[in-house]
Order: sequence, then C-alpha cells, then structure tokens
Amino acid sequence: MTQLVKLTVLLLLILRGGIAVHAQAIDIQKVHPLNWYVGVLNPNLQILIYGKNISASKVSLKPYAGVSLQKVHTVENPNYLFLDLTIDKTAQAGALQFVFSKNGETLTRSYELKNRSAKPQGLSSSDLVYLIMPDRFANGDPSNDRFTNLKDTLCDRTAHSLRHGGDLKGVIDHLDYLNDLGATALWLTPVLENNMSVTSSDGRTYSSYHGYAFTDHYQVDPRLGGNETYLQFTKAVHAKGLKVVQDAVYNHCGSDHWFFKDLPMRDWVNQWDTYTSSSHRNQTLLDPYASFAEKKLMSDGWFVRSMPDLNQRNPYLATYLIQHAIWSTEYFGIDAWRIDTYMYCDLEFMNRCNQALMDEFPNIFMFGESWVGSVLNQAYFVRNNLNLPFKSNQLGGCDFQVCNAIKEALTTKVQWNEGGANKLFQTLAQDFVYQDATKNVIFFENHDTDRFLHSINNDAQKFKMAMVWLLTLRGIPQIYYGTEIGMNKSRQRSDGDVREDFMGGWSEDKVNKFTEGGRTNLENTYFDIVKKLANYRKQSKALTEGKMMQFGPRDGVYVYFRYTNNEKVMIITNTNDKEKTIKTDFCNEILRGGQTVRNVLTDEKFSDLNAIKIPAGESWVLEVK
Ligand SMILES: [Ca+2]
Ligand SMILES: [Ca+2]
Repeated sequence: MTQLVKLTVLLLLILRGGIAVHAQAIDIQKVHPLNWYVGVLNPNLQILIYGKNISASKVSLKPYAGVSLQKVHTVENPNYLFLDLTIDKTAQAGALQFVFSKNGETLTRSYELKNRSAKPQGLSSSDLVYLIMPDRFANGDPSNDRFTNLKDTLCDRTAHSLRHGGDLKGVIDHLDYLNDLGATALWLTPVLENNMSVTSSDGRTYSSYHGYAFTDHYQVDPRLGGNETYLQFTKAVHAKGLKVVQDAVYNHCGSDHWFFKDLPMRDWVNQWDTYTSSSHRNQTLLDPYASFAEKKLMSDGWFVRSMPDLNQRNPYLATYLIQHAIWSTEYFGIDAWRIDTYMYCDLEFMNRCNQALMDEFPNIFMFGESWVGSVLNQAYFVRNNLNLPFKSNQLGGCDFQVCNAIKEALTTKVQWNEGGANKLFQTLAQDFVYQDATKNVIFFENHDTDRFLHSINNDAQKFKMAMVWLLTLRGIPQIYYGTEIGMNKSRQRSDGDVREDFMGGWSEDKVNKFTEGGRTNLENTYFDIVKKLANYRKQSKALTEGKMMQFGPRDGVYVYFRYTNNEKVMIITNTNDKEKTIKTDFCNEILRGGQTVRNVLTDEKFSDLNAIKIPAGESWVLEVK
C-alpha cells in the first residue's frame, strides 16, 4: 500500500468509527508469529503482542474448539504481552478472535490458524549447495532498489560496501542456469529485513547488504522483494526440483531491530556495563581448564557493536526464536537451515531449537557455521563420538577443516608425510570423531573468505584439482556464486571484493556471464569442469552414497575411491609439477587389477591399470568397470 492509500483507509476507518482516536486507544503494532498452524506436534504457542501500553489491556479468546488461552504474561516493558495458548490435535484451521479491552473500549483481533503443508526435503551428500548473496547476484526488479521510508536509501554498484540492487527476482530469473550447472540446493545469505542505518569507518560508508543484522524477523527485506516474493522464490525453486536453504541468525540481531529499540525486558539481550565484544575464542567452550568468565565472554560478548547479542537463556526470547524457525519452515517451505555464528549461541538453546525443528519436520537438515581450527573443535558443535558432558545434536556443520586442507594441499610442498595432499589425507583420517561425516558441508570458499583462485595464484589446474576433491570427497559440497566462472579476488582490501556482482545480472551490464558466449574461454573452462562433475555426480551412487577408501599420498600422488557394492570411482590427483607413474598394486584390495576405466571429465577409456602415468598437476576421476 502506498502512503496515500494507507492514509485514506485510515481516514475512512476513523469516519466510520472503526478506530477510536484518543490517547488511551488500544494500540497493537506487532503480533508474532504472524499466524500459526494446526497439527503442530508441540501444542504450546506463545504469541508476542507489541503496542503502546498494551499490558494495560485485558485479553480474552472467543471460544474456539481445541484452543485455549492459558496465561497472559506482562513483562518489564508495558508495551508487551505474551499470550500462552494450547492448541489440541483436534483443532481445525480457522481464525481465532482475541478481544482486548481497556476502560470500556474493546478491540477484536483475529489470528489465523492454517493447515500445514510444508514438506522439507533436507540435504544429503547427493546435493550440491550453491551459495548466493542476493544483493550481488542479479537485479530482477530495479523498482525495489531503494525505498525512501527505509533508513538506508543508498544503492550504488560502484561502492563495494553499499547495496547493489540484487534481489530474489534476480535469482528466480536464473534458476535454469543454476539447474544446468548442476546445483541442487540454493543457500541465500539472510533474506530478512535489515532496516539498518548506514555506518561509517575508514572513510567508507557501509550498508547492511549482507543481511546478517535483522530488524524484523517476520519481514523479508523489501529490497529483496519482501515476503511475497520470497514465497514465490521458494515455490519456483521447488518447481525446478531444487531445494531452499535459509540462513538463520540466532546469536544476534541488528541494533536497529524494533525489539532492541524497545526491549521487552533487560535480559532479552546479553547486557554488559560497557560495550564488550566476544573474545572469539571458541576453545574456551570446550577447554577443560577454561574459566567461567572466559566462557561467558565468548558466548555473551557481542559479535560486533551493531549486532546486539541475544540472550537465548531468556525463555521468552528462546520461544520467539524457535517459533520463528518453525513458522518460516512451514510458511515459506524451507528445506534446510544454515546457522550463522553457531558457536556464539547458547549451545543448550541450540540443541532445543534443533530438536524442535527435527520434531516438527523429520527430514529437515541444519548445518552451522563454527569457524574453528581443528577437527576436534569442529566435532564439538555437531553430533560426535566424543565422551563429553555437553553433546551437540546438530546434524552437520560447515567443514572448515576440509576447506583449510584443500587450500594447504595446493599451497604447501610435500615432504615425506607432511605437506601437500597429506594434509587432506590426515584431516579425513580424523573423521572417526563425527557420528556422520557425510553430513558435513564441504567447501573451499564462501562469502567470508578469499576467493579460492586468489589463494592458488589463478592456477587453472589447481582449481580443477580442488573441484575434483570437492565434488568427490565425502560430505555435502557447497560452491559460492562465481566459483564456476573463476571469480578471484582477495578480501584483504574489503569484504566487498569477494562479493562482487555476477556480471550479466544487471540489465546495464556489458557482458553476460550467465551465457557461454558471455564468458571468456578460461571462464568456460572453469564452468565446464563444475558442470561436468556436478552433473556426473548427480547420478553416481558411488559419489553420493558410497563409502570412501583413501591411500596415503605416495610421492605427491593422492588416490582414493568412492564405492558401493556395484559402483566404483577412483580419484587420482598428482600434485607434483612433473609426470608421475604409479604402480597401483597398493590399492589391489579395492581395484583388483585388469579392469577398464573411463575418465569422467574427458571420456577417455583405458584398460591397463597396473602402472598409471599421470601428467603433472593432473586430476582424474575414473569410473571403474
Ligand atoms: Ca532490485
Ligand atoms: Ca552469543
């Protein structure tokens, strides 16, 4: 609605006597969740009501079969009420009627109970996740680039730290491209409203284009298209047979969040006497020698000044966040969740939240970001085989250890048992700590790292090797928009350098990298490697469901197999700068000699597997028959 239409509607309502306009009027500005569902396993629902002095109103629920209002909570701030309801299994979809009354005035507010329809598909190793920062991918709707009623009205593609106008429509417009490439699931950086003011530092102006500073949990940012377009997006993605991964942020909100501007209670966020940043030392969470104070600093310190740290030990906030996750999954049809800053959250809360999602949606999947430096630390935040006082129930995690290992394998020299591909071999050898390592999401770059090509000096052969590993190792592979066309900047100067626009996504772009003709030969080389492997992978049971057997790198040549009872894929990578001949008798146990193989990338076939001659820097994916 435009402002003019809103004003006219308001005037009409006033003239008809529908709204009483005096200082004591019952004022309701927010009702969260926006609606709820019948058939939710947990019969308890807590509705947050926000409005000026709303706690002075009495609330009742008109009779509704199977639904009862159990309790109305007032809290420190009179502008909030929390209503506890129970919804029996027998309740039918329809509209609840809440009656608010104060000083003889009454206001009836209806609240919809809908039928459930979402069927989350989760993620598995048969997926390829494609990560998109929507502001930087494609601008499908230039009419939503700026809103004068939002705090940040800037949109400038020449500035790395400002908004560029990309949106959900832009992603919808390129679903065929993504499907063709071989992606099966789209993870978008957060889409919720970030109505944040711009900030300034180092002579630059920063917008919250990345999406990690929510200002309203129940609104998708209008610059991305709002709730309606997000709903269209999830429908369009599902119609193409792809999946939707939503980026959750439980740890913090934006400092311009409406509830932070008028806190329900002081301990809704983690308060400190003066601004206190997180120590960012994850070790304190698992260190048997850590002090309580240091653990608290890691968990309750703020991520950054503009992102207040939410206190998930507050029961009202915990319920608010959990219900939001369930509502979003149901309302938009989310298949899986990526969880931002996982290890900064209260970990007992995270277990409750994960469990609530798994209870309501048995096939749902979640994987958190725990950016740590060792396999043991990483395993602490997911289901693991460790005997510890705290056990995480998280299904998977962003596998930073495989990410580091791929990088080191291609940037350090092999010296006997150390360096080069030994790093990858050794990292995977520690998989015994995970309950299920195939649920780890593996990657070599994302929106917070250097572009991988930059780390390997734009070496196309090394890119191919990394992609071969990524798409054939255990786990759920994830690539980042632009990986497939060789985007190659470092984030040293600015995060914006690794979040550049995908050329062709804006109508004014001179070239269109979404098309073969718009890409250079080199870019097409990168694109073809990804496309070929990703699409081969889709139908390979060995790669997506099979077991893994690896062999310690010999003289810089790393060999491993993925296999089922019927299929076998052999991966050979030569990290040396010269050709190597390897006798394959060391892998006889699985290879069992004298068979024929097909190179998946070149379609070349050969039959003598006893001594394999592999060129310098080459990577082979061999289908063994
Ligand atoms: Ca736009
Ligand atoms: Ca925290």
